[in-house]
Amino acid sequence: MPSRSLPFFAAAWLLTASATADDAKPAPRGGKGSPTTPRTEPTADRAPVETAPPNTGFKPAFPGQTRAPAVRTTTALQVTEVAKGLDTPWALTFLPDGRMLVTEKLSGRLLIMSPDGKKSPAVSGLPKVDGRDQGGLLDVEVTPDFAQSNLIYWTYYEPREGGNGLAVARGKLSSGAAPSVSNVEVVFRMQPTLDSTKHAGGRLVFAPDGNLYVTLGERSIMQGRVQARDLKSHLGKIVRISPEGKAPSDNPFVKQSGVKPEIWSYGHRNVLSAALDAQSRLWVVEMGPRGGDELNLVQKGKDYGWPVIGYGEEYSGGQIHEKTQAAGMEQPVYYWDPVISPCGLTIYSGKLFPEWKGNFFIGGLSSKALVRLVLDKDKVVGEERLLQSQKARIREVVEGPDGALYVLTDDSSGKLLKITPKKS
Ligand SMILES: [Ca+2]
Repeated sequence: MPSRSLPFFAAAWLLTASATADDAKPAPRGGKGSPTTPRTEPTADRAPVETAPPNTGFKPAFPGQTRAPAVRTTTALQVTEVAKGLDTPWALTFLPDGRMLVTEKLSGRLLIMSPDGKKSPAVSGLPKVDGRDQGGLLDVEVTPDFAQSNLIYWTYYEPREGGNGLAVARGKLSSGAAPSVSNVEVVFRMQPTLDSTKHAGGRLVFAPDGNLYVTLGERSIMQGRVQARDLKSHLGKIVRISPEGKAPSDNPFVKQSGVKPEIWSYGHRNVLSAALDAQSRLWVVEMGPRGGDELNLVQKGKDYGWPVIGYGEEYSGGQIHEKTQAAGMEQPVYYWDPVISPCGLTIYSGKLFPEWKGNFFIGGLSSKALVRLVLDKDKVVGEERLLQSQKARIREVVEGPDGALYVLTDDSSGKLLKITPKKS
């Protein structure tokens, strides 16, 4: 089963402009620029799902890079509420025995949940988090050898002198009546420390070789944004580390002096969605500014362009990019304007829904939808928005061992929803 378990303006003005939370993106503004021209003549049910005008006048680099034709799931869906009353849940992963680990972002609590939604007391032994704003306890993953090691890994905003930074910790889980983690060790610390409560990334994906991908954001403030392309900084990068937090010898920049050896790819804004496909290739969905959320296929050593190229603009309407393409910088496979505000990604196995095999499912915060993408030869050929009747911000989507999709809603009283085929 493929698994997740994968021109600058005046500085003061920019600091204000970039301080708007992605998690609370304003409603799309219409009117500026002309709507993207669909490449194929849309028929009644093949028009793009997005009907709002784009924020920018940018044109796609190739046909189908945005506003793919709508597709519709034919299987009737059953949406079951497994649990409610979760305090801003962020991530979910399965233990081998079928129970789930769920993180609560702001409180920093890690819970163990039974398949019927019964919650454990908070797991004790986790270090303190900086839970302000976009910070807190974020992702959690179970190691590939959990059955032997009982090791879990998690990410969080680590309070530090001078601000905070993303940290990756691991510990041995005891999952009895009073659950705890022991032998806790921070294996990776994003550097430099900055005083920001935003854009630290935080997704973890284990590769089959045991190494770990970690997504790291650019902190939103200008001091961080300009580091997204600086190889001496971890900000705006995806790193690849060993289970002990070391840079593997086949990392792309490991032999260059003065650079961070953990870097796998760079020029990212804020990635909260990452997963491996059936070929173990790493896909991510990036939070863009206003306009410009991106689907990227991440390749070793490549430059994903932020903030030089992109398809969005500042929340204020100010210009970020003079252009959308540049030599040596990767184009997104797909982009959204207006944005969906992506968090969580699962590439579906086909186990319970054969028609969804290989499809991408993305949590949508501001879009209040579970976004489904159909790809063919690494191009997006269809888009659907599911769960819109829930009117909920979708934070996380994971395929369970049973083939059901498990979805967390982003709320101070968040829910765990399970999607299965409706029984006839
Ligand atoms: Ca990009």
